[in-house]
Amino acid sequence: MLTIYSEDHRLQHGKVELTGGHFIPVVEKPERAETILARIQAIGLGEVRAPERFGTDPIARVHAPHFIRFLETAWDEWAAAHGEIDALPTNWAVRNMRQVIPSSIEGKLGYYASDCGTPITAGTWRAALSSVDVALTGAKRVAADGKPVFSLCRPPGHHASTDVYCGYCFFNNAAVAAQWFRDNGAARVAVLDIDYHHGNGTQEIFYGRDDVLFVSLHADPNVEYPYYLGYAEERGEGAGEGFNLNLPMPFGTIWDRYREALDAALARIRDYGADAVVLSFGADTFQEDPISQFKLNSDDFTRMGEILGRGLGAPTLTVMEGGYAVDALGVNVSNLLQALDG
Ligand code: SP5
Ligand code: ZN
Repeated sequence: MLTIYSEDHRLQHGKVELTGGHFIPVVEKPERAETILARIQAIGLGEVRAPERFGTDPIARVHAPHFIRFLETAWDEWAAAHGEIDALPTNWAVRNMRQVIPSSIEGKLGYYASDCGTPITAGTWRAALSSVDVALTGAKRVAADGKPVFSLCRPPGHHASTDVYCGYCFFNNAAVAAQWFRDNGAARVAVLDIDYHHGNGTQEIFYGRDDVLFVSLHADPNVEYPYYLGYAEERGEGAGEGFNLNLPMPFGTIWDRYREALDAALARIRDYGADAVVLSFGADTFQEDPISQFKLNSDDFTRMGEILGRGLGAPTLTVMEGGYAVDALGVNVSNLLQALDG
């Protein structure tokens, strides 16, 4: 399988995130992508290619222009006020306040972010742009010959919505790629999100639309991040009614339970008749993941890949999302990709 990869991901290397009352080293770190790449090369999965540059136009198809401009200038505004230290928000534009965009960078961070775990650094803009380029280069290849492609995106994307960044995500790589498929000949696109966390950003972007189906398997948001979206009752709205499928599962989920949800997801996607599929793939469903509570093992990722390879029924772009057990990450990701490739 062809892999798309850019070294520019290293430009996103945040220092700390706020978790459980402590500032801890950011869990989403460059070693994640490095170890996946090393494993792909070690097993000879296939060619590894650098991305083309697409610029911001395809990003503006799913993200608000004012949000894109904010990310472009946020570091400079922050560094001018605070010096060269990661930018994290400390105030939020919650329900009982006005949704205004203040001119102060402090006010902007709280308007555009929804957590205190997604630092904006000197390299965030370039890393986030290159991660989208990695996804779009993969989409272009999939559209050209129908063969599966792996876009080794970093930073991840599925928590980023139209105009909010969070959950280590800035631009929604999978959503930009899905929209690109729509804009380049695919009438119907399905996004299947198998990251441990609900893909709230992707859901929000496509919630009112029937031309992009969103299906997500994830930990129950009643007890897990992102908490405020991802419940089974969210089925889409307006024209998008019935085109959003959430399959939340409890802490401790093992393969047998996960497989049932996967079968239901694949039945929905086949029934939909997608012309292209974007697989938002997080390996944080792994039993040793440091921030997650599912219990899949490394062989389960092979089983998952086999079922997906047989069941998706349309040309598939796999986009990397989360997965934080770095020691096993290369094996888990390559297990899924090898099986997916048949
Ligand atoms: C892309 C992706 O997987 N983003 C995940 C963002 C999760 N951020 C919240 C982390 C909260 C971790 N709390 C678990 C404590 C474990 N001791
Ligand atoms: Zn995740």
